[in-house]
Amino acid sequence: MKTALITGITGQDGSFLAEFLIEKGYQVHGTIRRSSVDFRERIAHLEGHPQFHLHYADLGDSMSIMQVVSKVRPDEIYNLAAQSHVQVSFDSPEFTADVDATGVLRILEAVRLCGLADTCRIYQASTSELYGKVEEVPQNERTPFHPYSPYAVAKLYGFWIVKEYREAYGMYCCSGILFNHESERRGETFVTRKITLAAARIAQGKQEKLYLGNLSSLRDWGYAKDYVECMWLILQQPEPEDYVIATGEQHSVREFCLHAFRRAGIELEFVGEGENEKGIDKATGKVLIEVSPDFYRPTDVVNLWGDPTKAREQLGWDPSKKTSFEQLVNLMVDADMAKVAVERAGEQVKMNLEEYLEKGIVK
Ligand code: NAP
Ligand code: G4F
Repeated sequence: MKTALITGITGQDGSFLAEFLIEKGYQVHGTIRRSSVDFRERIAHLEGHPQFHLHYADLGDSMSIMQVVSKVRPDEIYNLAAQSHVQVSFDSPEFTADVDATGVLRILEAVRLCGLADTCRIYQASTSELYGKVEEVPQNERTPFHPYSPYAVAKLYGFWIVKEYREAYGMYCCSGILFNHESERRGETFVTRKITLAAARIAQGKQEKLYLGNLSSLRDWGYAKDYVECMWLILQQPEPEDYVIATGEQHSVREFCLHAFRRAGIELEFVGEGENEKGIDKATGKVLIEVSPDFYRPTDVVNLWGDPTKAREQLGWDPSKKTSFEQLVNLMVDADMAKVAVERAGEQVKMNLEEYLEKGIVK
């Protein structure tokens, strides 16, 4: 039975990867951070499982990383922990650099100092944001990097330090250059989830309008549950190498909105341009989507499109047999429609209870 350590296990990818590895028979250890509120929603269903173990550690704290690595002595580490929001990295650039750049170094050094350099394989969660102000479309493993945010610059350090440790110390460590991957567990401030949640709320009368930034931005969106399999496959290869993981298809934010609202029962049309562009409900003429410059970034990555040929040929991972763009949008909207319906039912129960208490029907 192999032992894996996942940093960032409470995140979208960490939760799917933990499920995947448990299914494969691994002992799964994950790092969590102390917080005054509980952010373990995505992994709550795994707590208490005999193959699932949690430890406190922070990527900004070398000693905590040393402690967990020396205690767990993993066969595989999946370093998924990061300040992962690109827009937030403009507001917190130093924190982002500490976690997303130096944090990777801390993991590599902990493995070396614990004497695990020859036995422990390391996966680094790298990103298509490295291509940034893109120099080629579509992007593959040979495309030059041009990071275009503090997040991407930090992740570029992570990519190069992993390569350096591979070459300098012969360690099995590699980066998955993953393009955007989404799911019903995606954080609510990333654009896809923001749209699916808003579509569900608007369709059920719980929200009036959705404000977005750049509607023309293009992304290669896949399903997170499909992508965690690649993280594992990357660590099972005879030689450590870096891989692009993507669907090979590109869509705009605007297109994502059209599909999501249609799934929620609203047919949209977009009129106007730039900051004046609006998404209008064709049936009622109501404006449901507006552009707000608050969501513009000082530098925005607008043309991501991955070429997954190497992953297809070497890992045997075929995106055409995985979740399609339409299926992804549908499953996200369906999950949010259900979530909003449950919230509404809860509100109704609360209102009824308050009314009954007031009238003295219940005490
Ligand atoms: P996510 O949902 O934001 O999860 C990030 C995880 O990192 C959370 O568990 C978070 O813990 C943890 N974390 C943040 N700061 C930390 C710190 N200082 N010490 C320890 N843990 C910390 O991100 P995701 O979408 O699952 O992405 C996983 C990884 O893949 C990230 O490294 C991201 O940059 C990278 N990536 C993601 C995509 C994508 O499209 N999703 C694409 C390419 C690369 P808390 O819950 O305590 O905040
Ligand atoms: O959903 P996003 O915030 O994701 P972004 O910036 O592509 O980053 C995600 O994917 C990366 C992989 O390429 C990961 F490395 C990273 O950790 C993260 O998971 O924004 C996507 C696009 C951007 O161009 C943004 O400007 O959508 C545009 N957008 C338009 N309106 C918006 C909004 N993004 C957000 N978050 N919110 C908006 O209202």
